[in-house]
Amino acid sequence: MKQTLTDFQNHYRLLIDQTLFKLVKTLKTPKLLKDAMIYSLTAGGKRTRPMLTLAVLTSLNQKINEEILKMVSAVELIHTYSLIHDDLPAMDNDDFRRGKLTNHKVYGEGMAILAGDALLTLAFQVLTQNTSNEKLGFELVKLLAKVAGAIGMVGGQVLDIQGEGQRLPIEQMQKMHHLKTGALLFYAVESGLLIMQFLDQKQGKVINEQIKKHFLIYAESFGLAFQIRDDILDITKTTEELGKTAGKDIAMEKSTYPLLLGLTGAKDALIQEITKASEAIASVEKTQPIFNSKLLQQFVQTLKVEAT
Ligand code: GRG
Repeated sequence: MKQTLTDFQNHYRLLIDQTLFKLVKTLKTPKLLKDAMIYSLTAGGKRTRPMLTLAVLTSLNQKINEEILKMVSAVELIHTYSLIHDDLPAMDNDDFRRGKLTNHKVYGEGMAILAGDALLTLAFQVLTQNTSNEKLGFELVKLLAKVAGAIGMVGGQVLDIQGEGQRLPIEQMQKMHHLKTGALLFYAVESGLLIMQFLDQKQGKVINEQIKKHFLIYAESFGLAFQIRDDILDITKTTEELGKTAGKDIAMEKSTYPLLLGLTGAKDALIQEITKASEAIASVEKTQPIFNSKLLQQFVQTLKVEAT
C-alpha cells in the first residue's frame, strides 16, 4: 500500500462530505430544519469516525463503493447531533464550534434541538435504507443504537454532567470518557469488521476472534487517546487554534487527565494508549499477511501532541 494517510483522508473527505450533504439535501422536510442540519454537518468536522471505518476496510483490502460510503457516514450524523446538543445552554453552553457559531446561536435553541434529533434518527434510516444486505443493516443498527444511547454516549454525557464540580477518581473519569467519546470511535472500528464479515466472504473469514480482539483493543485505546489529547489541547491551545472556547474544562470544573495526572502525566498516558493501539494493530499484521496496518498505524499517531 503506497497511499499515505494524508492522501487517503484528502480523497475520502470529499466523498464523505458529498455523501452527508446528499443524504440531508434530498430529504422532504421544512427548509429551515434542513438548513440547520446542513449547517453543522458542513461546518468543517474532521470526519474522524467514518474515516476510521474506511481505514479498517481498506486495511483489509475492501473496495469502497457508494453503499459503503453511506453506511460509514451514519456515525457522523450521530456525532454531529451530539455536538449540537452538547453546545446547548443546558449542557456545555458554547458559542463557537470549529471556529463557527454553534447551531443554536444561528438557528435558536428549539431548532438546534430538532436538527440534532433529526440527525440522530436519520443515521438509523440511512443504515436501514441503504444497506442491501439486510442482516448487515440490522447488525449495524443494533451496534450503533448500543454505543450512541443510554449504555453508550448518552450515558457517558450523564456521567460527565454529574461529575461537574467534583474531582472524580481516575477509574470513574475513564469510564465516563470511554462511554462519552470512546463509544462512537469503538463503533467506527467494530462496524468496519462487521461490514467485512457480511460483504466479503473471503476476507471476512480472516476476522476470527483473536483478530477481532486486537482490532477492539486498538479501538479502545484510540478512543482513550483521542480524549486525553482533547483534554491536553483544552489547556495548551488558544480559542483561535481550537475553534472552540479554550479552558472550558477548568471553567466547568470537569475532571480531566491533566487535572488528575498533571500535564506531564497526561502526556505520558497519551503515549501509553497510542503505543497500546499501535502494538495491537501490529499483532494483526503478524498473523494476517493479507492485512496492511499502515493506515491504522498512521491514524493513531495523528493523536500525538508535541512534547514541551
Ligand atoms: C449531547 C448526548 C450528547 C452527547 C455529547 C461527544 C459529546 C457527547 C460531547 C462533545 C464534547 C467533547 C468536546 C468531547 C471531547 C471529544 C470530542 C467528541 C471531540 C470532538 O470530536 P472531533 O474532534 O470533532 O472528532 P470534529 O469537529 O472534527 O467533528
